[in-house]
Amino acid sequence: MFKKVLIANRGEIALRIHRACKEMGISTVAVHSTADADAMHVRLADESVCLGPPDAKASYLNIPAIVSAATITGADAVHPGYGFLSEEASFASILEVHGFTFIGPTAEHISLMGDKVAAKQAVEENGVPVVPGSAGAIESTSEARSTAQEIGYPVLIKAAGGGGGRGMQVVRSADEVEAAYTMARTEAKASFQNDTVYMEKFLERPRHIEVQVFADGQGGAVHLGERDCSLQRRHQKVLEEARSPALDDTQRDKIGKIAADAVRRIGYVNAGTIEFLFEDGEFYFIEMNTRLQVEHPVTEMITGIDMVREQIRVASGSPLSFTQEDITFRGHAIECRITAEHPETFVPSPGQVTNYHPPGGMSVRVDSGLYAGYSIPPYYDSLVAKLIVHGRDRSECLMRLRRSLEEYVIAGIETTIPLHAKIVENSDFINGDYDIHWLERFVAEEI
Ligand code: MV4
Repeated sequence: MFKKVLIANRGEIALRIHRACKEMGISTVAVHSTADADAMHVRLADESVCLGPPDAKASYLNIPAIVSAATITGADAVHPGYGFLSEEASFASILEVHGFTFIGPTAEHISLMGDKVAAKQAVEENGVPVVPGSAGAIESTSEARSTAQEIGYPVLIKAAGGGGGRGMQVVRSADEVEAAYTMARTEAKASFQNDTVYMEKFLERPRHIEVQVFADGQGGAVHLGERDCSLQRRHQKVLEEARSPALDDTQRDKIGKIAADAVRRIGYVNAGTIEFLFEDGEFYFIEMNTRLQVEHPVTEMITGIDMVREQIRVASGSPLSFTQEDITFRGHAIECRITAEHPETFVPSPGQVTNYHPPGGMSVRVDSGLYAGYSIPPYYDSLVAKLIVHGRDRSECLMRLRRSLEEYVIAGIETTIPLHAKIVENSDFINGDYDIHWLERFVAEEI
């Protein structure tokens, strides 16, 4: 097992990784920008190294500085968290070249899944249902027109280097194809330095349901159930829950088995998430994420599995500590992402937290680096806390979530706590009756 792990991230996820390490008897190295010298993960870590100025390119994305920090502190392994370098294949391979273990999948699997066209083909060949669409990249306007005709309108043009929603173009009729195709390629080139695009049937009102998978590269591959992540605004998830209120146990078992079998067959290692759109009772693969996700705690709450601990164990060469039969799903969990933003306008609200009182009690978890007196820097993602609540069933979970949101005090800045308090009182949400467009309409107060 590793003796020392360098945590190449910041905020609540750096703290989450630190906690798993300490519980395993592993020392931790925090890295940080000059803007994060007072951050909780830096205070708690056994050692810390300043990487550079606030700009992420000079600090949390600065590979030479991070490799140097790992070298001078004598770390054995690096955990990338989510975002930043977590899905940068070159980071994984450079670390290995320098003798450090990257706590995550191989550089090859990161690259494969980073290419959305190759990823779709790889999972389809291994039994995963995909959105009907082009066989691969679309190379010309005429190919775009003929493919759209075959698929049937509406269609969606997506960037192979994309993900996260940037550069997508909906095409509703033949006379829109040419402009949309040109636009998609131009945007893809500008955003991802790769103008490869592909085409799919556009699903109008799907849910976003993702399956958590875990594999050890030694034949062990399991799923940890699904999460419903349909509540998003501008491609940012706002609230996630497990299980999905839209599925029955037969549907869950079926998609879970498909996902676990696929990762076993492609030789995947470590934690991963297979994202699906779910419409009219059918699952359609869209993307695979090769990292620990922000919303992993809802899965931890319903399975009792410490996913970061398992990531570290698997990266050190151990087989998975459980089989599919060992995993049992208990109750319901919901995560609210609390950001330092105005709850109606979403204008960022960095600054000093003057008073801080997180909720507690039965089955309430808060993952956050906040403390009274802390100043939230303006340079990074606005996520400042995750409130995760468990209940024996969804209705108990919702009651507990309401009282937890009422208890939560974060003074001095604006947060999205009031938005969450409104969502959990809404009858559509209470009934589990929502799709990927629901939250945008709710925020626009059309509901
Ligand atoms: C889609 C889709 C409808 N049909 N693909 C958006 C982000 C990217 N990861 C995939 N996305 C979508 N792909 C087809 N064929 C609708 C979306 C989409 C979406 C997906 C998940 C959650 C929120 C979303 C909001 C808008 C569009």
